[in-house]
Amino acid sequence: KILIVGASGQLGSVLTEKLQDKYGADNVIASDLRMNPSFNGCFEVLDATDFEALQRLVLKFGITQIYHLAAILSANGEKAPLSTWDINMKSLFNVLEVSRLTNIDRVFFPSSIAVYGNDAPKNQTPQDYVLAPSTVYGISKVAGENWAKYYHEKYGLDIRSIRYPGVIGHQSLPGGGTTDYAIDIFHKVVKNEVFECFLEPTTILPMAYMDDAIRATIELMEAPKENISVRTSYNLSGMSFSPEELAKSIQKIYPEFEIVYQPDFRQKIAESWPSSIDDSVARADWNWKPKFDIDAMTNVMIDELKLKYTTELNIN
Ligand code: VAH
Repeated sequence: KILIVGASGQLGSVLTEKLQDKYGADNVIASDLRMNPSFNGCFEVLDATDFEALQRLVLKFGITQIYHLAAILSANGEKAPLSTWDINMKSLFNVLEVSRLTNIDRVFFPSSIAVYGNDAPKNQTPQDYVLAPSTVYGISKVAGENWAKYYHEKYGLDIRSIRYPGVIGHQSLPGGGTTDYAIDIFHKVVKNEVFECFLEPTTILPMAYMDDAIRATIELMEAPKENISVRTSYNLSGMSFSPEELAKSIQKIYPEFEIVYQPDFRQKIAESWPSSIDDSVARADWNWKPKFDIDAMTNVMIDELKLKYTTELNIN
């Protein structure tokens, strides 16, 4: 039985559906802070910072795997540093402790390329490099990676992790991340609106299309234990692009699409991150290989969002 913590989030919502398809809806328990009325399947309200509530849920359903997808992301995190630290760490400690105490078979913990700071090589940032994060979110992920490794080494907990790049999907609205411009842009395109980009045109960031990020997560979790050589977190990336490169990809379909640049506080966060990631260890250990490049992503994002907005228009 699989529990997803943060099942209403950007990654959690898509991962939940994929896990239901793969393992059957009654083997997947979705949970988040608030009820999700439109959810098909088993959904439990859970505040992941509440240890007893998490432990009760795990025992009630006989959970054997936990995907911990609840966290405050980079941009939102900078607006409330101490509560971001509290939420991100308390929820992780609960997942680690409940997993240890109830003999959970496998845990997934998401990290991020936000663990890297200004001193790291910008291109092909290596798997093992000094982690000097500049955001509270990044600091919480570096701490989280070290705690995950600690629980693996001290208690034998089989916890696995991926340093996600910016993840671009059509299923949810931007959730307070610095890479979310690359989601919002597609909503503006299909609504024929000018897009105001909060990053500079030339700021290149590592990204992955949602389907690739979710497939990577499941492939990592299904890999044989002996293949896992990294117990902090695996570097992973699908592609790298800048806002202007994304706009060019979109203009192949919408030549009249217009983008204006209004960099804000998120520019500084983006500049502290790598432009591209060396994910050769993930490729070697568990055969990671991305399938979506920028044009493939653009095509599917536009098709899916056109469908979403036309259906919504017809319904209203
Ligand atoms: C964020 N989407 O922007 C997340 C992610 C690498 C970016 O961590 O905070």
